[in-house]
Amino acid sequence: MRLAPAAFAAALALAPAAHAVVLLDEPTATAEIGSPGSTTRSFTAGAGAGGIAFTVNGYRTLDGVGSFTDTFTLLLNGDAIYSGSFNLGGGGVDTVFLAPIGASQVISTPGINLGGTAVITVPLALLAGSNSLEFRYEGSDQGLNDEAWGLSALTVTGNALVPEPASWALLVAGFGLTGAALRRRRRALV
Ligand SMILES: [Ca+2]
Ligand SMILES: [Ca+2]
Repeated sequence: MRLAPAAFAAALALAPAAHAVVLLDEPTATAEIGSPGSTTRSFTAGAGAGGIAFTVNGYRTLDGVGSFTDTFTLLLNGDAIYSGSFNLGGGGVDTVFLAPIGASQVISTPGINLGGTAVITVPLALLAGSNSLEFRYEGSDQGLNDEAWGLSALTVTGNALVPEPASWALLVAGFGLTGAALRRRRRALV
């Protein structure tokens, strides 16, 4: 198929360029979740590097490594990619068990029985199409009255899912037809 130069340029301009977009954005806090407990988010992405930033809100006496260890784990498409235990108003020490290069966490604990926050960022290797992130807490089952957790300020960035090659072929064919129609009209006007 021959493409008119203008149509070809237009098709090139529309060709997929890999750049980070916001795939998930949840600024508001979730309801309190017990430990053990989990919550999952599903979203579509383009293949490649992305990242997640979120805040774990610990309520009352969520515990770090110690007598009542509570362990937080983040799973991407079923695989654990980050885990740690943080003193969010309970006791024990802050410890990261598993983290990829480039992950970070800032733990803030105002005092015993006052909860706390863990602001966490983790790089992601996303799949083309559907992806899932599971946030999980496990540990001493002390009940919602003693301790709970939740999420806020959750943002996932990565590549946008681009159309399949077949879709692009259709689009480019469409440009070709448009170009042919324009040429026919031009000839008719002469
Ligand atoms: Ca506790
Ligand atoms: Ca605990």
